[in-house]
Amino acid sequence: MKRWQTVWRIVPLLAMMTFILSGCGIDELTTLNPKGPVAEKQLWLILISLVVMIAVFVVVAIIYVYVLVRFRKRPGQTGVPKQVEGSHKLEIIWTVIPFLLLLVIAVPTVKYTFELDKDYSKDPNALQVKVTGHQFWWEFEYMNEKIVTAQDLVIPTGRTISFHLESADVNHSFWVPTLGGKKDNNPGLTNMHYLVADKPGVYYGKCAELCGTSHALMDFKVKAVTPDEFDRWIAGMKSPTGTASTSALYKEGEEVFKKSCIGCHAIFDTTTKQVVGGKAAPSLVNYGDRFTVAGMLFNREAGDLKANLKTWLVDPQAVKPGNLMPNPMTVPGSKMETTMELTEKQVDALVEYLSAQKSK
Ligand code: HEC
Ligand SMILES: [Cu+2]
Repeated sequence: MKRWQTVWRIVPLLAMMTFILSGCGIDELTTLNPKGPVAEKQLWLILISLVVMIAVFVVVAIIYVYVLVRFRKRPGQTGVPKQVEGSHKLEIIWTVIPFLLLLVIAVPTVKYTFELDKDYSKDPNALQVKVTGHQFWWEFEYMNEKIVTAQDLVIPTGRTISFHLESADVNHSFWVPTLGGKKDNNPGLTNMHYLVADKPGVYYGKCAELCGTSHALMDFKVKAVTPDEFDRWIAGMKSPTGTASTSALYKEGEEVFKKSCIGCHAIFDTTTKQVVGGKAAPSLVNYGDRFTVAGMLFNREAGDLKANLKTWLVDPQAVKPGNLMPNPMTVPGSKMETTMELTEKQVDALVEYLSAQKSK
């Protein structure tokens, strides 16, 4: 086979690799597009290691090719070539250069390793958030504000967020690639972690530790807002008003919720003016303000929230297989049984009731 034919054989392989690797470039889940100081420092470490490694590779490859060509066996050459042993000069060079290169990598790495592991749990300016991983959802407790929410983490820009990472069941891992590296949520432990977001925006988060059937769907979103907007959000969560609608559908939804759902989910009771309900499932206080359902269905436009809620309530297992919520209705062929046997009208009533839970 001619040489050029061999080269052409590799081209499709290279093209395929380009496509596969460019799949890693999704803007929302990349470490190469940092949105805060923690992620910036980590990207800098990645780049400095990469530059040093590429430089070493290039230099070694050039010397290797040069030696192959320069000292190849020439036509007519017989006998063993002249043997060379030991060279102080060369040995010193190839010991000192790698040592210096390792220093270039080691100094910032060690410095940032300590810096990025700082514990802000006692810092009065930091926002303290306890993050509990559950199969397959995230619980966020604002420790000083005494607020609990799930899936959507709202944070102020420019402020250090001090995370207390815990787990209610198995190992999970809390990861917001554009804000910084991941850290594990282990049962029985509290791992400290911190992140900062520079600009307002929605940043995608993922569970990064295989934790069960729907691990890959254990998403959450971080919404960074200006400090003013954050204060308004906190105030709204502290005294939820719930648009206590008087429509018959809303009333029916409230009744069904109090009968079938409140054992697991917390909600704001407009009569007693208190947050009531269980803690086994995501708190649904001010659910109408949420920008996702279950951390993965986006409520982007008017009407999305109701549509997403209905999708979830008709068949939660279709959205997140293996999740621990019982089916509200009978779903033919579902592995999860229904304990509620709700009718479609009752589900519509629940959608009406939950989507009206807003702080303003
Ligand atoms: C046995 C406990 C249990 C009961 C009863 C229950 N749920 Fe759930 N629910 C869960 C769990 C667990 C999740 C989290 C699923 C996940 O994301 O993995 C959930 C998730 C949800 C979500 C999505 C939450 C979010 O953060 O976006 C909604 C909405 C919801 N449930 C509504 C209801 C309604 C309405 C009822 C009553 C008809 C109900 N649930 C009954 C356990 C329960
Ligand atoms: Cu997980």
